[in-house]
Amino acid sequence: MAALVRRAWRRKPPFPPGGPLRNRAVRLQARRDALSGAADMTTPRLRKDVFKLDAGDQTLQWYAKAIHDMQQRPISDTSSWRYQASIHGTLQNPSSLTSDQRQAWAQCQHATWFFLPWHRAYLGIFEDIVAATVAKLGGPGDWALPYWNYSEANARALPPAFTAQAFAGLPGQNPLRVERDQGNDGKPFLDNKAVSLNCLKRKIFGGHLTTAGDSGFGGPVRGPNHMGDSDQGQLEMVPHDMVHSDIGGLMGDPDTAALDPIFWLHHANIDRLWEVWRKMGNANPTDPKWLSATRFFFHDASGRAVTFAPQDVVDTATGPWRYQYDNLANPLGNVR
Ligand SMILES: [Cu+2]
Repeated sequence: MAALVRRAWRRKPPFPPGGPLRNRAVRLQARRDALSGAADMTTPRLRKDVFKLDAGDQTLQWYAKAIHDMQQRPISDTSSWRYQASIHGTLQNPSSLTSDQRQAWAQCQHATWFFLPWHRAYLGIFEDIVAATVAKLGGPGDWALPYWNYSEANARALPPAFTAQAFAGLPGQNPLRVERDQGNDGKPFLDNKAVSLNCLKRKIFGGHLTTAGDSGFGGPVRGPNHMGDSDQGQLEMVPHDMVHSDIGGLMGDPDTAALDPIFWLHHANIDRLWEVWRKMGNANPTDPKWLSATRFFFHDASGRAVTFAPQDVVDTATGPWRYQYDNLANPLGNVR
C-alpha cells in the first residue's frame, strides 16, 4: 500500500472532476501595494523548529491568520493562497489558464538538480507574502516560516496546531487542518525509514540520470523538469517524497500539495537540510549549467515578475531572502 501511495506522488495524475481549483471566479484586485515593502528586511529572518517554539509563541497563530487572509483573495491575485499553491502544480485544465498563469503555474522542479534552488525561491517569496500579511494584520514584523524536523524522535506527528478543528480567533475551520490520509488524529505516523537522513552521506550534489541509485544529494544533472518518473536526488526521495506520501491527501499529489499549510514547513526543513549538508563540508555545483544557465520565473511578494537562477539563492544570508535556521547541526553526529 505504501509503495502505491508513494508512486502516486511521482505520477502526473489525470484531471479529476471538481478539483479544488476549478470554477473559481477570476478577477483582478490590486492588493499589491498593501503587500509590497511591508517585510522587515533589516535583520535576517530566523526560521525556527516548530516543535521547539517557546510556550506562548505566536508564530503559528499568525500563520493561520495570514493563510485565512490569503484565502479571501481572488486566485488572480498573485499573493493569494490558491495562486501560490498553483505555482507548484494545478488541477486546472491548461486551456483554462491565462497566459500569465501558463507561465507561472505548475513549475515545481522535481527529479532534477534544480529541485532545491527552485523550492528555495518558491519558499522565499511565499514567506515574504505571509510576513507582509502578518504585518498588515497587526502582527510582528519579523515573522518567519518555521520548519518541521520530523527526523527527531519526538516530532513524528503533525504539530498540534495543524490538527485542531478550530483556531482561536478565526471563524470556521482551522485553516491549518486540511484533508490528509494520516496525521490529523495527532498521533505519530512517520517511521524511521520515512525520515532517514542517509541522504546527508551523499557527497556529490548532482548525480547521473543513467546510473541507477547514483542520483546525487540534490538530483540528477539535467535541464528543468516539472514532473516525470526519472531518478530523483537522495534528499528528494527520502525524506521529501516519503513525508509527502505518508501524509497523503492534498500533500500526496504535487498538483495540490502546496494547499496544505504543512507543505511549507516540510519544505523549510528540506531547505534546511540542504544547508546542513553544505555545513558538513559539501559543495554546491560550480557548473554554470546549474549556477546561471537556467532562470526560473516567479512573481515577487508585490506581484512583480522576477526570475532567479540558482546562483542568486545559494547564500541564504545575502540572497534575496535573508534568513537563517536556528539549527544546522549535523544530525548524523560523526557517522559518515
Ligand atoms: Cu515537496
